[in-house]
Amino acid sequence: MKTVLIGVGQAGGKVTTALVEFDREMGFDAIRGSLAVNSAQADLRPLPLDTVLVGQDRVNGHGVGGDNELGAEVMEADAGEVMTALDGRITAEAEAIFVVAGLGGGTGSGGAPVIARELSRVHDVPVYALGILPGSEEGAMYQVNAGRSLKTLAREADAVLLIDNDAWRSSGESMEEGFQSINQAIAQRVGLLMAAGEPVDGVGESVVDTSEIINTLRAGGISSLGYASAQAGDDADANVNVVTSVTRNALLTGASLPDATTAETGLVVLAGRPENISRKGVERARSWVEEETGSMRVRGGDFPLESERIAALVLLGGVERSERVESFMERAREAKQREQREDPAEMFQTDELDDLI
Ligand SMILES: Nc1nc2c(ncn2[C@@H]2O[C@H](COP(=O)(O)OP(=O)(O)O)[C@@H](O)[C@H]2O)c(=O)[nH]1
Ligand SMILES: [Mg+2]
Repeated sequence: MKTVLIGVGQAGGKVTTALVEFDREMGFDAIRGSLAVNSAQADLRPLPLDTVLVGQDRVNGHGVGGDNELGAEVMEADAGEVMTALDGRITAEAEAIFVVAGLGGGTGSGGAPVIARELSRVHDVPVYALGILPGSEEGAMYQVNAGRSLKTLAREADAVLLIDNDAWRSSGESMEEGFQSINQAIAQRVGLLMAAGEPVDGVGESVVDTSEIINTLRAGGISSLGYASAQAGDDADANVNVVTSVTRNALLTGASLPDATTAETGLVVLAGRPENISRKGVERARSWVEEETGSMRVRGGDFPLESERIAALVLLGGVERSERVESFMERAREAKQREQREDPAEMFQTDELDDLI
């Protein structure tokens, strides 16, 4: 899937960088353009990407703190400049656009929905968001910001691929170390998904293509991505169980949104040497995912890749009815109520989180 990435805010810029670097190292060439946008100059400076600084007249390059309303306002005011910078980057070859942002902060949280809306207005290709949920140990403000941002993003983008910062972290890491390794995991997993739709040599009919990714994401709302891998056996027959067990692990333990197992659509991609991938295994894995998610629309296919291992990617569309999203929204709603109790002036405002999604 030929993709253009727009990273908004600090997490957006860092994750976009990690994706671009992974795509280049692997030689996939699925990512055809990128741009980082921020209101904080210091967060743009270290990025090896082209950048646009927004909101200079309001915040003078110092960022919006955690104020996502201000983040939305400065993005709104400078949207024209961002769109101009994107001209020529989003060429006719682009098949999808991803707006990438951490949803708990200010610039990405408020700005990503604005950019998604502007892009949808001008481009015919789908505009997706890659949204990052704050970890559960992040403060109440982050949860509230993310709740509001997610609601708006789900409306403005064609689908939101959601990654919980608690999902792909290794235990015992500090937050900063944690971000580094999570960004690597995101780059590898989302990067493989993007590359999976790209044409490969000696294409067989079971190879996944871009339209299958787009059709899966057509469910709209919220999507999740699961990943797992294992050592492959010597031939396809030996790998029936490898294929089914990596698929099971991808969904049950390797998901970007843990416990999101009720879905409208699904796509199971098995990556590895074509001669290692068992057709029988793929068919079993696919029907297992249908059973597990309650979806009758689960597609399956291969991604030929030179590797000793077999990896499964499980993309689910329409997971917003999952317990995970509901519990996140509950957490955001509680945090919002706590905040209101602490600030009497806010008590009489309507609770914007009530009708989420
Ligand atoms: N995965 C990941 N999440 C991050 C990273 N940096 C920040 N975050 C998350 O993104 C949220 C927003 O932070 P940040 O991107 O700094 O805010 P912004 O610059 O105002 O958009 C935080 O609440 C974290 O959950 C990062 O490098 N990787
Ligand atoms: Mg930050």
